[in-house]
Amino acid sequence: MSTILITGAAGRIGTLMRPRLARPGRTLRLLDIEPLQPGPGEEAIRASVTDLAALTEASRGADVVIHLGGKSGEAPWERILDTNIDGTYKVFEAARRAGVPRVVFASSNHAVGFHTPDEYPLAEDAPPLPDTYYGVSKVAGEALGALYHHRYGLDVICIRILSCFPEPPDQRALSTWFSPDDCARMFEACLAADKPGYRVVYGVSANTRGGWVSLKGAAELGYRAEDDAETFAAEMFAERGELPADGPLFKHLGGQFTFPDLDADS
Ligand code: 15L
Repeated sequence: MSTILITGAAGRIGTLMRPRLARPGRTLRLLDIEPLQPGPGEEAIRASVTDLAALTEASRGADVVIHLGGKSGEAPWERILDTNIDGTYKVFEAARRAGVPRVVFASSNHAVGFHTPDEYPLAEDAPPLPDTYYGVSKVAGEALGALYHHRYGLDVICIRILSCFPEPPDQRALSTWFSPDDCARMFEACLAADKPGYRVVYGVSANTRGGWVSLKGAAELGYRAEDDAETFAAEMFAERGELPADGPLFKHLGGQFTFPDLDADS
């Protein structure tokens, strides 16, 4: 896999992945609406995931697309529809038109955010239970991936990412943290897998307080988690105190995304 097109490359996960996915002989083709300064082994394209012509051009000659672009949290419906749902359709369609054989789609735990702890570890084939319009867009993206695999033969891997941040941002993330290094290991597994077909896997680290989602599918792809959010727990509790394990944040996989007063106007 020598040329990798990364959409949303200027975003949080894109920025974390750039140095981690860099390899001699590999080109990272970075696409974003924000300006990007390409480093060695990188190319930058300023374009939106809502621009099919630009996406198709950017996809030419790529071996794989890693689709990170779009809103990474809740937003008004029109914005989700345009950037996340139509944008993801355009990413798959551009890949098909340009002959890119594989797409790795950054899905989210919020596609299944209303599942509850009695179902843990949540299976890869758990029914969709989105917790937000954002979660609906991830369900739609997974469905588009299935369509483009079954109809056109693209290999499509959807990673339901839990919480990918440099450090766990809150107590829920002690269970859901997906360290940047583990996230890069997951992408490498997606790039290396031989004929993966269509798959949905969860992306999470080996957290002591984890076990919320199945890692069976990820392991079948060749992913092995190495990091554990527990290393941050003592300091987090010392600074902020500890929330009760039966509190609202822990009632559903999606945590705060399931709260009825979640602000969609961000
Ligand atoms: C996501 O899908 C979001 O992109 C991210 O900002 C976090 O909220 C994460 O899920 C999470 O569930 O922690």
